[in-house]
Amino acid sequence: RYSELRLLKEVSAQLLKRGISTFHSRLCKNDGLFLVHPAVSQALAENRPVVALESTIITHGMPYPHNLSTAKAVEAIVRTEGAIPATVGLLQGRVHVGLSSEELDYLARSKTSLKVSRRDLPYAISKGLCGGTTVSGTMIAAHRAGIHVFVTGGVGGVHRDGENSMDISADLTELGRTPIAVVSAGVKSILDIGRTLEYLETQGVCVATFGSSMNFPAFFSPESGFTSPYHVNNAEEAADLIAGNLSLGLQSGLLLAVPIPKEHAAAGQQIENAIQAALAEANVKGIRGRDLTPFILQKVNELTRGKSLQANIALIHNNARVGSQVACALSKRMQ
Ligand code: PSU
Ligand code: MN
Repeated sequence: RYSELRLLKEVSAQLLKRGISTFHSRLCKNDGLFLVHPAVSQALAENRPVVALESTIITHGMPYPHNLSTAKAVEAIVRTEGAIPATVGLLQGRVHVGLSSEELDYLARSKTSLKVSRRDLPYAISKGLCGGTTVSGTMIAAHRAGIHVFVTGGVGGVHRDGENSMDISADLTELGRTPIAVVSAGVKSILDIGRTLEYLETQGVCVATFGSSMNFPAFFSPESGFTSPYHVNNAEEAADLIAGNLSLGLQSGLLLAVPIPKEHAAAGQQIENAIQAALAEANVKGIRGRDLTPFILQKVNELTRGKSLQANIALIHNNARVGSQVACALSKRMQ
């Protein structure tokens, strides 16, 4: 499948050079519902590195204007590292892979955007809605476009008490069924990290920590105390892992966990205390389902007087650097 894809892309690149873009648009499935930005489809057709980015973090994960400045900074980092950013989002019921700066601005200011996971896509499309795609929603769109690497802050997981509530993020099942590498800072301690790792194993997701540690990172802190199944030392090894997954033709994804840089992890314990308080408040207020993660994020930011937001932004920048280097290393193997 891996070499098939490479052949498809080669043919497509040659056609593109001659000004024929039909094959290339078929490759990118520009079929009306999924719109691939020309800069993204061109890069894909030429086998240049592309990094997908999500947008729930913009619509539901951070307050304005930090959401917009972070989204723009992350795209700039991807470009500096030599890759093309493709932020995924829903506009008027169409899934965009790659947003213009005006479109990013629109999503960042919008107060009516839906949080769009796999299960929300049919509704959002039928009603012509705008929305921020979660990790699961973004994986679907990015994979359809032919992107192999996707950078985010944190993925969803099994919530604490998930064995009773059955609140398990659709991100985990998506990782089990969609072959794309998700680069994140691990799983937040608002979640049950042990059960999240167990669930990922059940779903057949290859999980590796980036760097020399075997510890799976916990978003705000570099170590969760849980052992990561694997680790990769650098971007080259990460690219080997992704290439292996693609060559096997496994339909499952891959989770690359990048620990938060030590200098930004300082507020870790204070943030942990805030998480405990936020969880207790969510419980008292009966906040559940899709509203839970955004509620906790906002509450923790309030309680830490912005420290958690600063750490969040720093780790996303770091993930964007690492993810772009991985995408570059992977694209070299496909030249
Ligand atoms: N974690 C964060 N920030 C976020 C999210 C998670 O630190 O913005 C978002 C991501 O888009 C993720 C989604 O895919 O929340 C998971 O939501 P849920 O737990 O409802 O599945
Ligand atoms: Mn949930």
